[in-house]
Amino acid sequence: MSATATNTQTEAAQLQLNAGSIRHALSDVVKTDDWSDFKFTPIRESTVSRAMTSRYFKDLDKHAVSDVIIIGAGSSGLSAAYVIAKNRPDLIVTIIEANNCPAGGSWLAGSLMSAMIVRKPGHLFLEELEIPFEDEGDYVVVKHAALFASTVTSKVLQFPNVKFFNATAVEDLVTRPAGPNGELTVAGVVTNWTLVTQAHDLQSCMDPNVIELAGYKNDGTRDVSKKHGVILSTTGHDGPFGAFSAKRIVSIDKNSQLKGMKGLDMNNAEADVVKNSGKYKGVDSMYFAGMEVAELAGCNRMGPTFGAMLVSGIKAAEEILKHFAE
Ligand code: AHZ
Repeated sequence: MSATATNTQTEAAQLQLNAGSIRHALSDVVKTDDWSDFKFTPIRESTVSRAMTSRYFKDLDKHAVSDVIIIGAGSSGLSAAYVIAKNRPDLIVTIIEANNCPAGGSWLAGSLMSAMIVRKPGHLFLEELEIPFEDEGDYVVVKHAALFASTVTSKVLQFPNVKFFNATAVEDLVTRPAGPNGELTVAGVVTNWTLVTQAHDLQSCMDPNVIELAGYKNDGTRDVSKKHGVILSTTGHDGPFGAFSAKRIVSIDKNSQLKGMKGLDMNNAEADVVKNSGKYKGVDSMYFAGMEVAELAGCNRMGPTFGAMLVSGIKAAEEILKHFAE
């Protein structure tokens, strides 16, 4: 008999030996090993529907006017959401993500090879989130990017002031007059379920929804007694959905120049993206972070290193928090 077979037999015997002491979440309910009479508490199908729809529409109602709207739940958007929601539980924070799942490119580290590289000092954010990593000196490695993606998502979603509308695309920005010479500011976002957004060419009359920024009166002018809300756009570099606000801002800010993301240069790209993240100079209430900044400011791309995504999100969050503190 081979050594492997002997080991397997020994493990099986060990399992049998310990079977009586196996504990799990249902141990107190299923008193014996007999699952044949197992039942769930009864429920009506309509109850399930109401449990979901009532909450969804209540959330839609509550978040129809938001303090912070984050477009795109990639690594930069989620990092910003975490810092904002943690520091200001009183703000209504709305995250809108076109995809079903959050985390954008960080779900699979961009490289499609699982491990996520974060250059120092970006790892300090991983420490704050209690995400384990291997320390390689100048950089750290999270064993799977999904560990980052799932942890940051779960922490963000636990803040009561955050609502995550996934499978929802931002189709446009709401604008308002903001100066005597035709200047505009952003005052909200136009949204639709992503499947609807993708089907606009096939159907007519599929009206979008709107989420407005806080701090406006019925006539669209600013209510100066209140702090006005802000939009943080983190939709990534250009692609089927990416660089959404960067491309749209050209019609809002007369001086805007969409410089376009440059080729890969890890050393320059990461610091550059961080430096150019935060408040957008041309339009009040508009902030950018992550790779969308590279499209706006003409930074290089960095490929699969994520320090700049985390740090640019933190920097934009810091500027947004300052706005609400002033
Ligand atoms: O689905 C998009 C993704 O999850 C979402 N998004 C884009 N347009 C949207 C819209 N409405 C709602 N109109 C939208 N959601 O935005 C998210 C962007 O995530 P990302 O991971 O692509 O962007 P990021 O900037 O947070 O991270 C970029 C990661 C990259 S790309 C890169 C390179 O190419 O060199 N290197 C890194 C680290």
